[in-house]
Amino acid sequence: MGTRKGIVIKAVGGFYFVDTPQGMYRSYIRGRLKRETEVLVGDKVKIKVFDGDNAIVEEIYPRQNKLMRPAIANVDQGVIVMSMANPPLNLNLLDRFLVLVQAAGLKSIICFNKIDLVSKAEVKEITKTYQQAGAIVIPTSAKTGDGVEILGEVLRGKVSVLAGPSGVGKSSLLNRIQPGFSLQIGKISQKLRRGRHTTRHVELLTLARGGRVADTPGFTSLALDEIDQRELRYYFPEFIEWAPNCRFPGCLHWREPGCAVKEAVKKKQVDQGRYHRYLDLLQELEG
Ligand SMILES: Nc1nc2c(ncn2[C@@H]2O[C@H](COP(=O)(O)OP(=O)(O)OP(=O)(O)O)[C@@H](O)[C@H]2O)c(=O)[nH]1
Ligand SMILES: [Mg+2]
Ligand SMILES: [Zn+2]
Repeated sequence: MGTRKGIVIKAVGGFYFVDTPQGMYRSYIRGRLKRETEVLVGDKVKIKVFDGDNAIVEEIYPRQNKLMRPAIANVDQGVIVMSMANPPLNLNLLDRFLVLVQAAGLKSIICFNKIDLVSKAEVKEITKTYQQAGAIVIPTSAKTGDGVEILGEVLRGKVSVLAGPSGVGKSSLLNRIQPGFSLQIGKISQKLRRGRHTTRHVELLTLARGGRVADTPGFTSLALDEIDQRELRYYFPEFIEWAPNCRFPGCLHWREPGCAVKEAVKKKQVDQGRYHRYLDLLQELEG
């Protein structure tokens, strides 16, 4: 039987669901490929059909990029979804996501969801901070629909991944953009003040308006293992404007004298919270 080229849209129970122009095939991987590689959602593959809609993965084409958490390959942009409340906004986690998305070479977009639960002033302030940090910021409410159309347009024609903690409303936003997705939505545990890990698998969905978007399971912690301590500062784009004026060319903006970034923080030209979270991550990478 014939071979097909397609894209892995979901991996469940040892099977890879591959979307091809000829239809969807449930594929598996064996032999050398199985021992030597890991197939990720988003991978472009060649499959060999052996019966009806079952197939074997024969080849994985080279990846443009990959993200490890959530695990996905070949995406154009990372949309980090955070809720303004319920579960509470976690800026430490947001900054970690931002580092990893930038380190993977993806365009970073932040979606602050559940704006219906907080004041307009709060939304305005956080938006400004992260715009200064070089991100595209989209405030939304999957409940009222505010900002959802803007998010939908940002996704158009691109391959995007939605990432963020459990319960922030990733699946709710996607259902609002395209009700046909019918993704399962979970309640927030009021006792633990977090989501219940409703989405279980990374899945690439096809957008009616063009492009694909991955819904992913939420998680609550994120290690920066792959990041080099000396490279961290480049993922805080708001430092770049000041860094040329630091006394030492390799300044980490930490304990060095004559640091122009520290000076800018003092003068409130750089957000203090962002700078302190940078220092926390820097020290974590030291160990
Ligand atoms: N008030 C309010 N509630 C929202 C909003 N968006 C989502 N929710 C609620 O938040 C809860 C969690 O939503 P989900 O869409 O399941 O969250 P998720 O990010 O997909 O969570 P996981 O799949 O567990 O990672 C549900 O009870 C939603 O109804 C919003 O904009 N405002
Ligand atoms: Mg979900
Ligand atoms: Zn410096």
